[in-house]
Amino acid sequence: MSTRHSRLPSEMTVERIVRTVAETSLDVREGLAGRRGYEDEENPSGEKQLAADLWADELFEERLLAIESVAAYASEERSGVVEADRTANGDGRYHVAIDPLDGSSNLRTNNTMGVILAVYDSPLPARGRDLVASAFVLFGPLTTMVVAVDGSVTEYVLERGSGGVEMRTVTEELTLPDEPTIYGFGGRVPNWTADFEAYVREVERELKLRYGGAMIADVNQVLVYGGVFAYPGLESHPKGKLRLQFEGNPVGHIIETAGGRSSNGERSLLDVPPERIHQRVPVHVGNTGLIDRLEAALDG
Ligand code: AFP
Repeated sequence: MSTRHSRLPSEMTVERIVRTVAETSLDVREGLAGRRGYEDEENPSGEKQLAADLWADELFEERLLAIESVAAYASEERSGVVEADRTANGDGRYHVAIDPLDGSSNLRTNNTMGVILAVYDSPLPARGRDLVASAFVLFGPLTTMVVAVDGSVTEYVLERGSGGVEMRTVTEELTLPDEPTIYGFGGRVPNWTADFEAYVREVERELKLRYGGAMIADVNQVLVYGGVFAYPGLESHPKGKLRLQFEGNPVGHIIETAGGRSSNGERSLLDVPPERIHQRVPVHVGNTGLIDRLEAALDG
């Protein structure tokens, strides 16, 4: 959040949204045990839902829609946008999109997972350029939160304090290292396009493989060690697996704010036209040189 002391009301609201997600994420993390079972329903993307997915989604919806300037809430786990019944004087400026549990299939294996937040100042589905803030909370050995707002990326450790969540700053002005070290690519080799596979064969000779099945954990490795993460368009699914509103835009915003690049294979994810809430998009993020090479390879 801005370090300026004379904060504008809108900045205070964005800060309140970020803090609400931080605090709720701690509650979600503490409530995961006992919610590892699958529900009968599927989410709008046709994926199985854990009890934890639905429970986390309800918590975020309740707490975010209670914030005066939040006009609407959308989540990977529900089909439509929930409008705030704003009768108060809220200016209804912000539209929030949440992935309440990114990497939830890692719950059974006790691997890293977390929460993705996108705060747009236009109705959903929105363009990535309309993001005013984006963040992810990572349930790792520590609970950390990476936030892109006001043109910079900050990493916090989240802890319970006497007055609620304490966001302890650990890295300010976070930027990708100049020299890339790791790569992680989703999908399956037989399902990759020939052009993408040719790119992989180059990159895998230069970098180390790091892929854990939760995008935000893999992207955090790119932020710290430099490199590239992709869940590309596949032969069977040309738009890939990840959703633009809840995954592509916020992660693209964070990586670009940290000095890297994002791409759907042709252009920045932030310039992909929004069509539907759950539209999928090929996601490639990382060091600029690696993304430039990827776009050249896919243009082959
Ligand atoms: P889940 O939330 O169902 O575990 O999916 C996680 C995810 O959306 C994203 O976080 C990962 O990068 C990607 O899917 C992993 O997909 P694969 O399981 O196909 O590798």
